[in-house]
Amino acid sequence: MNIAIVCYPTLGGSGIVATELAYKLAQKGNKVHLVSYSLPFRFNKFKENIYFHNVPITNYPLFEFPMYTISIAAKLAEIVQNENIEIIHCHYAIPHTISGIIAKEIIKDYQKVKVVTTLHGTDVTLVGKQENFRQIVQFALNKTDAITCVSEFLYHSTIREFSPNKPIEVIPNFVDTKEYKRQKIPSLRRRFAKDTEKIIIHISNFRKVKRVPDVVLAFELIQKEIPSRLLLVGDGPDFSEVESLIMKLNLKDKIWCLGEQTSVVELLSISDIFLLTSETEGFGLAALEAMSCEVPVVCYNVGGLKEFIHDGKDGFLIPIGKIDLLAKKSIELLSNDTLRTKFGKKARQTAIESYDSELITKKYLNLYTSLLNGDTL
Ligand code: GMT
Repeated sequence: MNIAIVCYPTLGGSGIVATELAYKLAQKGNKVHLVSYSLPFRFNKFKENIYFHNVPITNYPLFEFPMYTISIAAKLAEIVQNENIEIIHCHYAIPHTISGIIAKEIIKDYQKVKVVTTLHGTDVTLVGKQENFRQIVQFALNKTDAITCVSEFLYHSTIREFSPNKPIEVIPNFVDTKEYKRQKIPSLRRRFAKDTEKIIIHISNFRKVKRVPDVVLAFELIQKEIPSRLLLVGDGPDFSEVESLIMKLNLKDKIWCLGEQTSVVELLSISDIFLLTSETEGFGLAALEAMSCEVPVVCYNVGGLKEFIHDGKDGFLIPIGKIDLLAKKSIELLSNDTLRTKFGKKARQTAIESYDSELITKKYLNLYTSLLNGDTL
């Protein structure tokens, strides 16, 4: 199959899902054309059958704003014709599906192509709900050939908010459990913590929705009971606020701010628990990657997280905003090696059994095939 995948290249789960899907589809012999305005940040290894297409964002002095949506549409129309693309898979309804629909319309007299839209989160839960975006998201969903959502939670939010005119398939996010596997790296662990200390990790793009200050506040309580260090991985708009809080709480010596990292397996491998404090998550891919590395997750009970984190079995789900409880449950795990290991093993089992990339890639391939065969979804 010849497939074009459009995604945001920036730090975030949707770009990761799109890139990892591209790798898996290419490995299975499909020709995959990844389309974005710069290299997606996990697109960092050479693999056969994947081609990257950079979308030039024109900045002509007459126009105050870059014309991102139509630049992508133009690039897609070109690739679909030159590479005989059968499927355009858009990650994010806005603007990518709009671009896909425009491209399809441009070439409709010479070539047929199907547009698949995968909804990830903010396009539905936050951005899509703003009144000025509602109609355009609705239009995108009604015009695309197929819609997938990364969780049941997002499925229900999408139906509630937009009532699309076609069925939605839930295809959850995935992890390559062969790559995301706990490694023994004592030398790396010692770079960040003493042998007597535990390591807590948080990975995100430091947006408001992630509530990273809650991680720092919970850590403040945890480190009073358990000698520990916190690894903060990622960067984003709230980073300065988080840094100020760290200084104010006098925690600078106990927290490592590591910035954006393309490979997190090593860091997850030396970590004891993963703290996630988002107020919503379409899915919560970073948590699944942690689980695959046997790191139990302690997080707020929001969005799609409860679909793969089993409270009291492979992680803990805490009512939103309850920082005391977040700390208490973290301490429970950090103070009991047997319990933490049990949770970690169970977490990996969950990842392998239900969310491995092999399993989920097949679902996308089945969807593409049904669309091309004209089956009713
Ligand atoms: O929509 C966003 O907030 C950004 C987006 C991204 O690009 O990372 O995150 C969403 O997509 C991820 C991949 O499917 C999900 O794992 C995240 O839960 C989801 N984020 C939110 O819903 C806040």
